[in-house]
Amino acid sequence: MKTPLYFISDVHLKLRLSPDEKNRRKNLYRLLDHIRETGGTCFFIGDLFDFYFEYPHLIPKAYIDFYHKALEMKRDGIELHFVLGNHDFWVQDFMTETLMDQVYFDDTTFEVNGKKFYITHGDGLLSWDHGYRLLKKIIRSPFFIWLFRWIHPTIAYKIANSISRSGRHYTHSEDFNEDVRIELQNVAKNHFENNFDYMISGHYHLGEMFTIKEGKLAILGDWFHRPSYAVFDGMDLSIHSWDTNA
Ligand SMILES: [Mn+2]
Repeated sequence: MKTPLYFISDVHLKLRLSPDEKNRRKNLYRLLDHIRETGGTCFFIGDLFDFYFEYPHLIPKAYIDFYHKALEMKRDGIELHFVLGNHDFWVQDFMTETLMDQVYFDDTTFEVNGKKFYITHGDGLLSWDHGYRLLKKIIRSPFFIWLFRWIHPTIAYKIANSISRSGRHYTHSEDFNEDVRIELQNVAKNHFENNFDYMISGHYHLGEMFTIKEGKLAILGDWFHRPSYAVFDGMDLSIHSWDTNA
């Protein structure tokens, strides 16, 4: 894998192209253009899209500018990797074959320059979140996907849009965030004891990094409140906020 490795998560590209959304995308594409200049590898760690459901012959048109940008990156030699999140799990061959170099339906691990990475979107990690883990199993099951596919796409997207709008709490209480930090640090500690050097997670929208013993845990930020990304320059992992006003 070519370094530097970039890690971005929880962009939540929206189905509706409001002025705010246009600005957000412009800001993201500035980072993607920066990556085109430095070269390397780009990981999207889930929830790149607010909703993505691909049919055998159809893809959502709301993201056409992103598809274009991704193909530009590939043409410039950037490798694109996509760890699917809870908003964009339902991909087919357009995403796995045409757009991305590699798509992961689950957590993934790899080693670069002697450093071992554990990569996860992070949903379903919290020990007390039994209900969510069950829901995750159901909506990812082949039967559910088969069933959902028979709903007319216009209606299916309307349903998804209203669900994602009603569940829109990108910022949590400080108490919840503190519980998440403790929980993820415990998970990371476990990985570090098993010889991993880095754990990178999305989903919790924190934009923070913790050093635990010899390891580093990055919990990436979302692209609404605190656009950020992590980068492995070949030697070490660091997290950066991405200036929205540049
Ligand atoms: Mn998520």
